[in-house]
Amino acid sequence: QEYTAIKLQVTEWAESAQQVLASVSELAGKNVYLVAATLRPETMYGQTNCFVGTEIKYGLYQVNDKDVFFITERAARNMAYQKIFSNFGEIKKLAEIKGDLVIGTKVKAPLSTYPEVYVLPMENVLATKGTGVVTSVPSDSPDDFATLQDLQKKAAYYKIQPEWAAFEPIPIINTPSYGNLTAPFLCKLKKINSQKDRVPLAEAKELAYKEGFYQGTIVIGEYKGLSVQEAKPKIRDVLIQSGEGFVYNEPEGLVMSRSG
Ligand code: ZZB
Repeated sequence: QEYTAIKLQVTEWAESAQQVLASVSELAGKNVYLVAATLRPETMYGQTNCFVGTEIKYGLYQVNDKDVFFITERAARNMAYQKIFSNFGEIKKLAEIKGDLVIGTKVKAPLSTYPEVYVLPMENVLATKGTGVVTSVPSDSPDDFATLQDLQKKAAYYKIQPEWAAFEPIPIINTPSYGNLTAPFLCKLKKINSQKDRVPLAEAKELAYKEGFYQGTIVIGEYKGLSVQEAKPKIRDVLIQSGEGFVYNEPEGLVMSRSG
């Protein structure tokens, strides 16, 4: 599986993360990025937040003299063999931290209409897929929309500040069948009430992928008016050229789908 990895730069750690990371001297002066793996770089304008798994163990890995990535160890090992780190085949872990401690961290998401967004919890993040970090696009991903709604409805239960989830989906892609907010449309159609509704969510995701890819037109940004098929590689290249993204390959046979 070939993903586009998206670098979300940390601008302010949550207090709980600061407590753990303050003592790690090697982090001083470095740029730290939560790195998310996506199949849909053309939707990055619509990022409203970033998701981690609260029980997942993440590491902070040195990339080079300046940069550090927040990802799972499994992803770091894969990246080490893809010339992403300065020493081929080697990983250097500067710190380890569980997902729940970074909830509420502020990050800058490339191309997003929102200048800064927050790190929030998602129940269905797989530690065994991508980087274990998911960037959230509730306009076009039913899982993201359902989860963001859960967080907005039950902030206290999810132990977040309501304002961290107070971001509206942004129209990115228009489709003939579902309009310009595909995920909210499909969640309503399939009566999806929460991120726990796994079966209808898997169906909605399938429909969203197909309709977006084959029928979608971009309605925002530099490639507004182009079909998704035309715009996708162009937007991916923009992210790669700017250094905000890079190609990340997942070895065959180890890829697990969230939808099963
Ligand atoms: C942004 C995005 C925007 C995504 C969208 C999807 C959609 P898939 O679909 O199962 O083959 N993802 C990445 N890593 C993880 C993980 N560790 N755990 C759970 N979910 C993960 O997997 C690819 C998508 O699953 C990725 O693309 C990411 O969400 C998520 F508008 O990134 B995507 C209709 C889907 N739309």
